[in-house]
Amino acid sequence: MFGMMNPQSRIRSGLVFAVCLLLLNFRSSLMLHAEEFNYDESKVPPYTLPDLLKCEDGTVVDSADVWNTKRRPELLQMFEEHVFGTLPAGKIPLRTRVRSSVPDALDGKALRREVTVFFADDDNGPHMDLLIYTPVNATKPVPAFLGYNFNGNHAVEKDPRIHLTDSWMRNNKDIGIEDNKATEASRGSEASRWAVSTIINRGYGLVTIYYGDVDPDVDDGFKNGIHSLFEKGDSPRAGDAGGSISAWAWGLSRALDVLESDKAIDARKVAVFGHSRLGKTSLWAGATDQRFAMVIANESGCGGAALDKRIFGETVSRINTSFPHWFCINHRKYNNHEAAMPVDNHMLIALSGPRPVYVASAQEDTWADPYGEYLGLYHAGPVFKLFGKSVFESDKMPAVDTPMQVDVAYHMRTGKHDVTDYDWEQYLKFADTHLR
Ligand code: GTR
Repeated sequence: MFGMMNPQSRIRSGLVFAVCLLLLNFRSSLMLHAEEFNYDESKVPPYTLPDLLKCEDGTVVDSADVWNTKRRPELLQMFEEHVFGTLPAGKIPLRTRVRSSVPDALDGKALRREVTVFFADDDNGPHMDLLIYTPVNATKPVPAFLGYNFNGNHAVEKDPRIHLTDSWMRNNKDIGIEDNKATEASRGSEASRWAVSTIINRGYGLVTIYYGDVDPDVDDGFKNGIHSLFEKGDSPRAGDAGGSISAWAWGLSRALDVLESDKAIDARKVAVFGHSRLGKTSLWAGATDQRFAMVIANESGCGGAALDKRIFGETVSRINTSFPHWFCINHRKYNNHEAAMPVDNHMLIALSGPRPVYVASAQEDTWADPYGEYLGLYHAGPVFKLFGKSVFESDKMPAVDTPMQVDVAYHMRTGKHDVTDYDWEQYLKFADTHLR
């Protein structure tokens, strides 16, 4: 058609044609984007969950004993191989040093300590700072919550005496972080997520750690953080070598090692808590370390409590693209192939059973798939039942702001992706039942 036109009309038509093409492309990329994630319950494709109570060799798990001795170890190994990866076994000697001790924190109600845990002989090697609050009026070691914070220990309470972390931080203009370094402006910036006074008033301890102390949340080829302890040289990474979630879970276990000799805390009554990526972490920590007495996963979503085979909100492919360092390399095989995964997250939750597990969602947090989180817990039920525990009998989700607590617990609160006082109120109630 262009052949019969004069040169000027040819150029004009060519331009119109190119613009049309561009617009078409733009539209289809928008459509692709809009269709990439499913938020429509009626469009969730059918999926089949792997059988929690059938071993890979076909043995039926009909007792707590078969679960403990056969199915649990095999599932743990499958999560190591296909999802989180594993870190080389072997004990790392820990050294601790008290950095500060404030006997009258929180208006005199709490003893607040900062304890540095060194993972190497050299003080400049990998280390983490525990921020430990315990009630001053306790007459015996207290049960406690242990969990990572996102913005540094100094972000949990606005007190200039808390050490400003020197670990790498994600840039965040809202709190003045622009060159991956903590700033004075970030003090107290995460306080709304940690109901410290309420926790202390209720007779619990709180231990928190900046997650970036253990492994900076950045894809650097698994060199920084505690990876440097385990991965020497430049040999190619094994497909099942642990990613950041494994590293963070490892750090929680090392914190528990330290708490075992802390006189103020009852280490047999420590609930491991985490929000979002750190909720995935608390589930993996609960699975790998049975010393944790309770597991709380707040809005943990894809790779956490939500079923990955249920295509709703975040997908395996998206999470491995946005955060290539969280899971092991083998996990990428399941990008857009969730159906092929030999495990799903009802199994991850079951690995914490029969210890009490709390899964929580937020109504507006559709990215994390609240119903998928509920279903993860619901389908973990049969393992808890093997131990005589009570679980949810219906796959229907409870109404918003209607927590359900038996030997497992769930709530979906009003609002967005966050941790609020409402969430802590429910966790404390659950802990009162199971950790006292
Ligand atoms: C999101 C990620 C989620 C969740 C969240 C968080 O960007 O897609 O899986 O972990 O981050 O940790 O805040």
